[in-house]
Amino acid sequence: MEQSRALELVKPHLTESRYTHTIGVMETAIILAERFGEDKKKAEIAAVFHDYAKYRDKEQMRQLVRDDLPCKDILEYSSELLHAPCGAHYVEKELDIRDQEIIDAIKYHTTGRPNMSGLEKVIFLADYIEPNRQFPGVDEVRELAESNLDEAIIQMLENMISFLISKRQLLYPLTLETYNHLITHFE
Ligand code: DGI
Ligand code: FE
Ligand code: FE
Ligand code: FE
Repeated sequence: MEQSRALELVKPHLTESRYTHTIGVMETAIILAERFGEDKKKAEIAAVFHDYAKYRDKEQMRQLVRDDLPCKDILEYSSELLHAPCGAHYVEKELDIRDQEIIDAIKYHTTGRPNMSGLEKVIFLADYIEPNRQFPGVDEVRELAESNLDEAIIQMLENMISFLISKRQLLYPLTLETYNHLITHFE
């Protein structure tokens, strides 16, 4: 799919600022894919559609998870987690995007998972470091992303998990498993 066509398809689903974020993720993902030897075209498409379901009705997404998706445990955690697996499902059904690597990159862009593919890592990281983001500690992650994908993601997860703890938010086990896996497996 052409980049212009992909952007045209996602735009009506997003707010203005979320569309700006999406462009940032797309540009960052292409740079990271180039840097770390991943498929730039897949990175572009996964990035464009990663937040496709960000503004879908939460109750409809809960129902989709209950009835059709394997990740039932997500229902007990923050409703902010729903848009990743539900977005992957909608992109497949509504836009006929069948590439499993792209679908998985969308599905796991919020939590990561153990044993992520290179493309999944690129999207997970690009979502966090794209130029419009201003999280505390993001510059350190941007610096690490210049040279080491896993180190950057470990630092990003440390920031995310500390932030969630500071807000006394439930930690979704898969987010922790992603962290545990990376600190024991990275080169
Ligand atoms: O959709 P974005 O805002 O671009 O970013 P995202 O999809 O990475 O994250 C959405 C939200 O998910 C963000 O506020 C942090 C939250 N999140 C990620 N992992 C966990 C989590 N929230 C909880 N409660 N627990 C988690 O493990
Ligand atoms: Fe998201
Ligand atoms: Fe993210
Ligand atoms: Fe995002």
